[in-house]
Amino acid sequence: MVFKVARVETTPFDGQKPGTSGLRKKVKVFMQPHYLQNFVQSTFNALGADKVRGATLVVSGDGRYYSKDAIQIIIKMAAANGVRRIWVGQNGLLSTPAVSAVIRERVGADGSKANGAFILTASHNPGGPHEDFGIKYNMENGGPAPEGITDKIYSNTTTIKEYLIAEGLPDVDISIIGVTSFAGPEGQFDVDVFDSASDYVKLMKSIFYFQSIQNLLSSPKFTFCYDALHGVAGAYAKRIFVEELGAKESSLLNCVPKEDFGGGHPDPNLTYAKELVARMGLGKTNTEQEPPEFGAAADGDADRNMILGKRFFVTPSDSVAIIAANAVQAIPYFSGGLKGVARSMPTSAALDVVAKNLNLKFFEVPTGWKFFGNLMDAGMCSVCGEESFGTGSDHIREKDGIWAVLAWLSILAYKNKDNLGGGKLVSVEDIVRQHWSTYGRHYYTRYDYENVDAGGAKELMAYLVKLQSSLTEVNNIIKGIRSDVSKVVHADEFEYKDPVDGSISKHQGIRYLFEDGSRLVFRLSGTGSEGATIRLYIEQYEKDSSKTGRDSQEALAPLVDVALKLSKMKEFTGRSAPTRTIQWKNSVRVAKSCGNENGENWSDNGRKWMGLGAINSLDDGSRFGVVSKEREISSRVGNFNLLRTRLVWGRSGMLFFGFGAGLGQVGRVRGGVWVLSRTRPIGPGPSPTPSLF
Ligand code: VG1
Ligand code: CO
Repeated sequence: MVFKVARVETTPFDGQKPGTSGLRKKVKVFMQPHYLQNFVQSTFNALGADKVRGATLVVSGDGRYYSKDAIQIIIKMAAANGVRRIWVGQNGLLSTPAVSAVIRERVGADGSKANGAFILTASHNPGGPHEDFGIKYNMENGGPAPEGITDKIYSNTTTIKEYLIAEGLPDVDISIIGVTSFAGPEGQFDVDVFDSASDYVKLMKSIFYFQSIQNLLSSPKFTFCYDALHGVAGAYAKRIFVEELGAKESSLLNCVPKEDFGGGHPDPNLTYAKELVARMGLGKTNTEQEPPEFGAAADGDADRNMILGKRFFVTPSDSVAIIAANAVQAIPYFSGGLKGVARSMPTSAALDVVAKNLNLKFFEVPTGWKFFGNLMDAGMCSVCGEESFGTGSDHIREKDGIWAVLAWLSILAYKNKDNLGGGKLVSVEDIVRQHWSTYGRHYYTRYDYENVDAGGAKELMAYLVKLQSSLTEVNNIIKGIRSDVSKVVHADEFEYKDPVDGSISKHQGIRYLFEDGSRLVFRLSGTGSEGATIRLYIEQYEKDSSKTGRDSQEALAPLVDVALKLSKMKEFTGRSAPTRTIQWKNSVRVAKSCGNENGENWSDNGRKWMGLGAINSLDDGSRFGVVSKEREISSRVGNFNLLRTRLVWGRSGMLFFGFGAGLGQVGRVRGGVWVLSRTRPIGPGPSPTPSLF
C-alpha cells in the first residue's frame, strides 16, 4: 500500500519557543490537537526541504509518558515531508547522549548515516499524564540545534498554517528490532528499530579502559551503587555496569525505565535521589549498612550525573575540574592531552584554576550544552561541564551521565592501581580533598526560586541590571549588609561571542564579581514548563589549604545574606526562602503545586472543590496548603508567611486547614479570591501528590 501525503490546516500556538534545551510543556499542552505537529513541521521548515528530503533522522527519547504516541506522529510527519528513513531505539528509548552517539557513529545496514534527531525528553522534569513532556532537535554533529535554528523554529511556529502527515501509514511496532519499509509517493520510506545500547556501549569501550574499571569493581575493597531514578539510564546501566564491568545486579537502583519515573522527580541531586542518598550515608535516615565507596545517579534522559563517595557529595563544578585534572593519566581517550576545557558561566571557577595550572585553553559559555558544541567541532575543547550536574567531553555533543561515572571510576581505578591488593583504598573523598589542597576550593551553592510570578522575576532581573551600573552604590549597599564580604569589582549582564562563528548571545545572566574571587550570579531558567524560575548561584574561592575543609553552608552564609538583600529577593518574589537549594541538606522545600492541574476536583466527595492547590512541606514532615478558586494563582503568595501555620492531613482522610496565623492576607491571587478557612473539611479523597519534594 502506498501512503499519501495529507496537508492539514492549522493555526499557531503561543509559547512554542525552545528554551535552554528544547520545548518543554505539560503533557496536556502537548496533547492538544496539532500542538506537537506544529512544532515538528516548524522544525522541518526551519531546516529547509533540501535538508529534510532524503534525510535519515533519529527519533527517540527517555521513554516518558506520551513518547510512544509522539514517535508515531513524528514518523508519519517525517514520511510526508520526504524523509528517507527514521531510526528508533527499541521501545523508543535512547538516552540523550546515546542519540548524540548514534548520530555521530551509527551506520545503517544500507550504509546510511543520520542527519539529525528529534529527542523526546523533558530531562530531569517529572513525567506522567500531569507532568512534563519535551522535544528538541539535534543536528548532524550530534549536538542541540544552535540558536540560529531554534530562533527560526520559533518564528515558524508563530506563522504556521499547515503541516504534512502521511495518510495510510500504519503505526510501526517499535518494540521489535528490524527494518519496516513503506512505499510513499516519492519512493521508499524505512523505519529502522535498533538496540538502544549497543552503539553507545561500543563508544564507551573505545574511550575508557574497561579492564581497569573491572578490576576495581571486582575488588572486595570497592563497593558501588548506581541509581537511574527510573529514567532511561537504566537501559544502559545493566549493560555497562553489570554485563561489561561485572558489578553486582544489587548495585543497581531504580534501573527499570518507567513512563512516570515511578512517580519521582528524575533529577540526580541530594533532594530527589533519596534512596541513593540514604544508601551513601548522606540522608537523614540512613541505612544501617556501611555505605558503598562510590555512588552515582542519572536524570531522566541520562545526560546528568551526580557523583557521591561514602558519606560524601562531589559538587558538579568540582567534578568537572577533577576529571579535567586527571583525564590524561586516567582515561585512554585523553592520553594525547586535552585540547581545552570549558564551563558554563554560572559553574564555579574550579575548572579555571585547573586550566591555568595545566596551561589549557579555557572557555566560559552561556548555560546550555549547545554552546560547547562549536568549540568541540573546532577542536578547541575536550572536557566541559555545568554546575547543574552536567559533565561531558568531545566524544559526543551532549553531556553524558554514564560517561561521567566511567570517568570517575577510571580515576579511582588509576589512583588505586597499586592498592587493590593491600593498602588503603584512595576514596572519592580523598581525591576531592587532595584536589582542594592543590588547587584551592570553591565553596558553592545554588538557590532556586521555582514557579515564581513571571512579572516579579523580570522586575528583579531588571532591578539587578540597573543596580550594577553603579558599583559605588552596590558596594555601599553591601557594606551596610555585611562588613566581612569583599568588594564588587565588576558587574555585568553576561554576553557571549562564540569564538568560532562569531554569533552573539545576550542576556545570559547577571554577574557580580568580587575582589576575592567570589561571585554572585542571577539568571532565569529556560527549562521550566510553567511560571518563572530564578536561579541564584553563590560562590567563594578559598586558596588557603588549611581552610578548605569548612562546612559550605557556614562558609557561604555572609555571601548568601548579601545576595538576598542586595537583590531584594523577598520583595520581588514574595519568597523568603528558595524552593530548592542545591547541596544544602536541611532546606525548606516547597511543592510547586498539587491537585488537578485544571484547578478542579482537588478532592471529591460528591461536591467539587474548585481550586489549584499548593501544598508545602517542611522538613519536620508537616505540611500546609493554600487553595484558590481561580486557576491562576499568583506565585507571589508569600507562602513562607505561612510557615508557622499548619495544614493537618487528617488520618481519617479529611483535610483540614489550620492557620495558626489566622486568615487574613496570606497571599495574593490574580483575579481571584483566596478560599482559605480555619478548619474546613474538604472531604475524603486521594492525597494530593506534591510534585516537588
Ligand atoms: C538547566 C540547567 C542547565 C542545563 C539545562 C538542561 O537549565 O541550569 O545547566 O543545561 O537545564 O539540562 P535552566 O535554563 O533551567 O537553568 V537537561 O538535563 O534538561 O538537558
Ligand atoms: Co537531562
